[in-house]
Amino acid sequence: MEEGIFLSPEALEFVMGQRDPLSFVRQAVETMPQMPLVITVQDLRDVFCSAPLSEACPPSPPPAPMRRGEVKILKDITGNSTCEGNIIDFARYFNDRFQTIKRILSRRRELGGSMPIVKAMQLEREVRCIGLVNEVRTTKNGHTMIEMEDEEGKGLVFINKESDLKDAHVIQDEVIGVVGKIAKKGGMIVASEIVRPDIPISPGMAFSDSSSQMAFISDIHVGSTTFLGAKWERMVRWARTDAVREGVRYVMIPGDCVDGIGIYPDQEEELEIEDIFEQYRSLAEKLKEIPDGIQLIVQPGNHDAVRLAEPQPAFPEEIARMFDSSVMFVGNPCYLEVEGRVILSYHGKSMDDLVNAIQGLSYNHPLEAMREMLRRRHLAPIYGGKTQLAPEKKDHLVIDQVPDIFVTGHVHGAGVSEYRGVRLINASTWQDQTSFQRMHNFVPDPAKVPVVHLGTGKCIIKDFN
Ligand code: D5M
Ligand code: FE
Ligand code: ZN
Repeated sequence: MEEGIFLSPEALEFVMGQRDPLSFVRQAVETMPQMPLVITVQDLRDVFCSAPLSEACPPSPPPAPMRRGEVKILKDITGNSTCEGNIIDFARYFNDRFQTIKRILSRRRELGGSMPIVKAMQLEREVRCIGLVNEVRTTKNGHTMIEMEDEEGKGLVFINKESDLKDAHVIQDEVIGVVGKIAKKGGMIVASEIVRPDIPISPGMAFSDSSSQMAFISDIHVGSTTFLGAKWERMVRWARTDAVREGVRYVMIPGDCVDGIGIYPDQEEELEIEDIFEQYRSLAEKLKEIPDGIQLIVQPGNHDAVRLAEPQPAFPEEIARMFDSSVMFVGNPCYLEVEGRVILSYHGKSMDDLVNAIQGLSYNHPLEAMREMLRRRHLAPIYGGKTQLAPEKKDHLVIDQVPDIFVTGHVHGAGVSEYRGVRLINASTWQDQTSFQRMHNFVPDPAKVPVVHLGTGKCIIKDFN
């Protein structure tokens, strides 16, 4: 109160439960991006839970000191795949998605006192519910009707076409919160608010003493006649000279390392190397030219020789052994920690579905699609579209930890941006326009390398055109 800041009753209780309440709250206030008038429990959680899943915000253990140059895998499906793909697996998979995102949503103050959908349907006052979206349809009068489901049952949510919510862009299989009133006629919730889990507002990476940089080289598509060899060579020259001097110590490759075989119609007409193993052998040779001081991290995409269903495991041993032993192979998606920074790398296949489902999104704005993933706390919400999902025990595509850096490839675009303190990177391609892409009017933005400084978070794009 001396500082002109108030605590909500719940926040006060939370603070008083700490060992040293005063220094706890002082530390919290210092970390907040904006000085609030009233501090809520949510504000405290946003500040102290970098991993927003931890229910009661237990103090995190002191991080183990990391060696310079060490890449730690925080989360990866490789070696942990258990599903067979039967109906029980699918039920469990979607249940895990629902429960995990529900936990994040439950902390939103807009959803305090949320209740099961079937129970809400019997009340007359304003209600709050959390559900997984089964279906979104437009009524004959142009309104939106959503069917959503929780553990206990289903219900309908109505969005009037005149309301501000008409641009909420609710999509199939995402988990949302709804605030609304029950319409007596029709037995549905008339929504006044759609609440997304989203990520907390944050000022972004605090400076660290790291002087290392990380470069992102995606969608190389080795084996394709459209592989941009000359531009690649130019990049390799940079990697062997200036990059080392500038402190580039890591190169991440977020998928579509080779062009693969049988991926799109008539692909064989554009294949220079028709044998998948030869494609990887050629890639391995190319990567040998990257100097030893740079740690390579290789992830699969939808053109690579692992299962197409996500999460995808890292390359099998028969492929991995073609490469230098220092190359690191990870799954897709994957959470990594490098010199204290948490990196979420995802090839980005789901963008094919998101650009179809969300009005206003397009292949030209992949960074916007990445923001939509963060808002929904899910990398590939839509099931049954172009992105195959494997029903693992846990939903590995839930964004349960807020990364410092979020990188994708796949759309053969190049860009860097930021969303609520998270550095967003889309990592270009080394493939020229294919005839298939020409048919779809898709224009790539090749031969660019985003480079992020792990100490300052600053990011630039090197252009090798
Ligand atoms: O995908 C590279 C890009 O090619 C992808 O992000 C958009 C474009 N593409 C691929 N398939 C289609 C369809 N069916 N319509 C429009 N654009 C498409 P890659 O994974 O490298 O093949
Ligand atoms: Fe690609
Ligand atoms: Zn791809």
